[in-house]
Amino acid sequence: MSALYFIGDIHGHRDKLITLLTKAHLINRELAWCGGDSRVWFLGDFFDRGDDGIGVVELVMRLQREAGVAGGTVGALLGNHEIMFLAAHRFGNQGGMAAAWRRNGGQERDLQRIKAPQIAWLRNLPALARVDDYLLMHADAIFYREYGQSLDAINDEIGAILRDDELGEWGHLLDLFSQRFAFAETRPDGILRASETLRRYGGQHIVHGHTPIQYMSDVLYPDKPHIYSIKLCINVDGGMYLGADGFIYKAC
Ligand SMILES: [Mn+2]
Repeated sequence: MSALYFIGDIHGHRDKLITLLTKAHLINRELAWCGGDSRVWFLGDFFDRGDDGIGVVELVMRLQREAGVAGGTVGALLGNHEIMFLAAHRFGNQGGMAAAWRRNGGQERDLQRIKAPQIAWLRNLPALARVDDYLLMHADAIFYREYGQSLDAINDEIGAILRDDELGEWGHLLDLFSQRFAFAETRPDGILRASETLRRYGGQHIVHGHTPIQYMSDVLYPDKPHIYSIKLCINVDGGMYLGADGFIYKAC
């Protein structure tokens, strides 16, 4: 089986991402894909807080094409910051969307630079994915089940909301997406929720971002994932926007 890598929330930190991909020998000096048949999955939240969300999206989109040609894979999940950004782009401040996005670190320059192909790409990102024994989800939350019984149904339903203009549906989705800590071992039902989620959608481990490891442990500058709840859960959000350099988790 080819190598499998996970990368958590980038939040506009393109330079840090380039350093990580270079060190992992996934890109070369020209920033071109050199990972061969490796599989790299981004867990979402490309935007906001850092100043180059568009640069991050451009890089990931290009690497996705280049990896595809080389027999590799670059996959990406939808994070709540992608939805906030798309909402600000689509609705402006209708429903307070643009204000909410700015409050959460939205960068004016990203909104000015975004292009139609990037919008289309963002809108079509899956909310959930299964890769080998891993269930990939941006948020450590259980609201996904409100949108369907299976991975495909959930991805279809959330995708349909993002292709539609129902402001209320967008707002509801964003409200739900602010949940976190659903699987934390500090809560009585954390492990049960994690195992239920895996039973429902398949996989042996949940891989997620969304909640910086710093919020779950005493580690200030994580250089590896936070594995918790009897190893059912793998948090790969290194908290790049909190001053950490981030990391790439090589799962196999
Ligand atoms: Mn998030």
